[in-house]
Amino acid sequence: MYGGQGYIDPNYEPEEDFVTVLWIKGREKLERLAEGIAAESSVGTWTGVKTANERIWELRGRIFRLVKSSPTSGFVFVAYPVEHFDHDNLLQLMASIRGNIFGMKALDELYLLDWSIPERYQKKFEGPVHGIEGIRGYLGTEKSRRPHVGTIVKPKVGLTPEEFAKVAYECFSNGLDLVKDDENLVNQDFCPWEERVLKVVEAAEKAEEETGEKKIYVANITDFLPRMMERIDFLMEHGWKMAMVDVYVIGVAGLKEVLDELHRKKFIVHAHRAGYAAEHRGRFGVSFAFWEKIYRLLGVDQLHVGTGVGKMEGSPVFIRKYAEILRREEIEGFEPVFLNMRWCKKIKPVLPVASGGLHPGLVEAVIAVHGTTDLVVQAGGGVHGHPGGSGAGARAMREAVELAAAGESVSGKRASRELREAIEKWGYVPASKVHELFERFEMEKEKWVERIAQEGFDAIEKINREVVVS
Ligand code: CAP
Ligand code: MG
Repeated sequence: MYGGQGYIDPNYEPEEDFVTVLWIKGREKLERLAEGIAAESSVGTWTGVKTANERIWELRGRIFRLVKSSPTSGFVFVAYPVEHFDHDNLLQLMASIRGNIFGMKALDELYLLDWSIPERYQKKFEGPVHGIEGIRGYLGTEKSRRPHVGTIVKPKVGLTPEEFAKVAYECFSNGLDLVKDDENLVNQDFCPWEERVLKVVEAAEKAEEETGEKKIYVANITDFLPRMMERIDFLMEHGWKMAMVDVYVIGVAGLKEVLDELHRKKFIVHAHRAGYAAEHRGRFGVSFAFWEKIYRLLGVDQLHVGTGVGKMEGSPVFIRKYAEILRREEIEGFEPVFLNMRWCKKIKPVLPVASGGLHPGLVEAVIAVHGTTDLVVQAGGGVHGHPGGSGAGARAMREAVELAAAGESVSGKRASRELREAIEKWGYVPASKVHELFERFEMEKEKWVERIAQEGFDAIEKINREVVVS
């Protein structure tokens, strides 16, 4: 009981409900902590109020499943009726399910692992304009289905527009499909945004003519709203309908506005997730799974999801799930970490971007992590750190992607000098290592489910640390 009401109903079967799954640990019985969360995130407060009635009570969050790890900790599944929420207003929804509950003092740990969104609510959104097939159509890879290959010009910041465009041209003309600004490069004095855009677009168009391949340059337009709008107009005026946004730092309200404009103008939208980990790591937080569903609903075309083998956090088994959330129509859960969910047809699949610490020697492994070639493989340091420079690095990356997509080893006899030099410098992880990891995990899955139930969040963190390619 909480505030005079009971919120636990094990017989409740969610239908057209939002469902959230949370890890909770605190200083009271789990049932009471969970009820506090269901109340605070829906209709209730700490005490009964005279203004409540039966009609309002119907809008409550219902705890329909509890997985206890100890008397004061466990996983809690909460269902919220769709009527609880304001049609297509994600901000209102977040103030409920991602709101006050994180500040409740009885809690020592609270982590929102995942949520599922009912189709009725999804239908209020547009989703991506292009998505996977649209971008493949643009680059002409619908038939080959090879991964797209990209780079982030490095150093992250400091190059002048001329220097930046020279590097971009070298990469485009040596086989890369995509060049992007880094997440923290927008319009600094050493590299004014408009000047950079003009020079890089020119470089991309030159490389398109020379190679006969289409090229994508995504300029980072992240800023306050009026300046983002100006940048969209500028890109339009120069016939360049693609852009990058730092989705997490822009925030949901700004993102909705900027995406609406980008959709109206049919831009390809590359989404960088810088900052997501500020709330995704640790014991008070929100999983990236929560955010990527928002980004797919709002309609980005491609989104960073991690690599499982590079420099950023995340076990390959979790990274594959994050990617499937973007790519699939039907998501198969792994409760209590991931929920089942079905996307409505209207919300197109998003192309996952694997980036962060990659180089040619990791290409086979990263494709194996994803289990499909529907992805963008990106390397910054792994291109510009090549002993032969950016052009050689770009050739090595493209070659590695072609070989791996065809199921061949990137370190085999057919490897060129550039590819061999990259592997000598950074090493090589064969796809077989990743396949073995997934086979082992499949075999031990039931054990992991039991461990998660018994040890709680510790076991999830263990998967992230231990189910990795070593
Ligand atoms: C990669 C990158 C990307 C990360 C972000 C960087 O550069 O440009 O921002 O991929 O991580 O700045 O680290 P390197 P994620 O290839 O040189 O590592 O994709 O996981 O969000
Ligand atoms: Mg970056």
